[in-house]
Amino acid sequence: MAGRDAAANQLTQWSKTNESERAVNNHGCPVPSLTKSQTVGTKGPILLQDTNLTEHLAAFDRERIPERVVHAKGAGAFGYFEVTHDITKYTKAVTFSAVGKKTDVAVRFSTVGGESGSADTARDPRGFAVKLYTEDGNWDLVGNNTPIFFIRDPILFPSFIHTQKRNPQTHLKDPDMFWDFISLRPETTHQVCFLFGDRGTPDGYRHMNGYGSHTFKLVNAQGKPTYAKFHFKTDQGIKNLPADKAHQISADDPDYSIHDLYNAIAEGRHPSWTVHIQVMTYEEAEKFRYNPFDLTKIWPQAEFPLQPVGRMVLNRNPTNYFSQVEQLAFAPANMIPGIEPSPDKMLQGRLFSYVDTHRHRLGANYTQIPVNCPIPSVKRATYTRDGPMCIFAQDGAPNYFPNSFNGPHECPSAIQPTFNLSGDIERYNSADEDNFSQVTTFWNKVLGPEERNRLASNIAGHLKAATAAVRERAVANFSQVHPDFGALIKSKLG
Ligand code: HDE
Repeated sequence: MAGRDAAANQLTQWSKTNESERAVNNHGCPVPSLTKSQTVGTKGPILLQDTNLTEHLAAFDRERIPERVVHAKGAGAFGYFEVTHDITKYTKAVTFSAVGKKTDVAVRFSTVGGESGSADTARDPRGFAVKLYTEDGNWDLVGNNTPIFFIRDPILFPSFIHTQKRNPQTHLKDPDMFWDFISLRPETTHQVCFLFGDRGTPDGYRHMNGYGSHTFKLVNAQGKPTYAKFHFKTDQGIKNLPADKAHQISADDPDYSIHDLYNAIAEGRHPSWTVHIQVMTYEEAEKFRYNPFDLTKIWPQAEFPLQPVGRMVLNRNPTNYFSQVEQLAFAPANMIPGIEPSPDKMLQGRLFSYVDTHRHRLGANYTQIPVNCPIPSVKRATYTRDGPMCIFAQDGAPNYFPNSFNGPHECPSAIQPTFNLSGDIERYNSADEDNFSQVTTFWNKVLGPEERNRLASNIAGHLKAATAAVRERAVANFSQVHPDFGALIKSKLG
């Protein structure tokens, strides 16, 4: 077994603890053969009565479901979140009710743009999605390894993603599409500098941070709201792959990150993240110098320091990838009392999109798939009913409300506090809301000379394939971050 890792030994391990059982068909009837179809004579033809064969083929014909339209390639694992610091002054969310409290989690990490067979080490943001199975139902924090995002209005998302995927005619990745959109929407600059910097190729999923990214609203037991952001800092330390190594691994081991996560957990090296929040009061948000709900910007940590909250540990691999990871359905709309959406337009758009895609990808009753179910102590007392693949029976409970027969009742503690808003309804243009100042700070204060050089090289290496006008527009944007930045890219473009 020399040179074989835990992932390679999975079948050997399984066979040590499992006896071979008789094979049955999907109705439980013993199967006569797994290698021989039923034929008339040795040369055939095959009989329609061979339902053993037809069940085999029919099941195979239906094995694939639509892959996720983004974040199709990923790895999942299970574990727990433990509270280490009291934040009940900010939120009544049951997850945070006491120091030491543990909540089970399911986590899925992913790349974004590639198909489900694409290489793990591609230059791309990484998804960092966490489902917390709480006593008040499932709370999903569906974040990335970046605290910011490319755009600030959800209506741009389908176009943005189209430009990162394949050209509709050539079916190829298209540098013109990519850089045309990026350069026409300069609010992408901040995230593009993250993407083409060192953190654009993290070394697997264990060595990267996660961010809830959006601003959320925390509400305490007295109904007082506070705005907050969530940060998951890797306890393994940040580790990135140099661009050439990432490129090489994409050929040698395209499933590098799945391998790394699976083996670490199987070998007892359980990865963990320290969880922090940043908080901003309502009053601070009203007066803040820019829109605190703008997803293309961070909240400076000097002004809004990280406050420790807890720790997340992953200690269990899935036992079936399809049922537990492919069918795992995250939705930013899944919040629990004490955690609410902020006005962030991107978050608002996501509140719709995820549950919508799940109904398409997994079916109307996707919440009944075990990995998506709340913990057993959460009694599923609802007035929603039936539909395809409904396995959750509510026996004789009334299916209408109000009723006089002890049907499920409303829950006053889940009522959200009043939120006063006024404004003119309009389609506001968010294109010019300060696209560069935080990127300038990033260039000036965060990056050293070598990091700047690598960032410019990575951008130029990709941008060089775009058409001249698009290249020039992109360079002009980077020059607005800092003239040196634009000049460096230009020189590397030759
Ligand atoms: Fe997603 N995104 N997204 N996204 N996203 C999906 O949902 C979408 C955005 C993120 O491991 C899809 O179940 C819209 C930001 C992760 O299963 C889809 C917008 C952030 C995952 C979708 C965004 C994310 C997804 C595809 C703009 C980080 C993978 C399959 C308003 C804060 C979750 C699915 C997993 C997946 C839509 C922007 C993170 C189509 C409309 C911002 C980690 O519904």
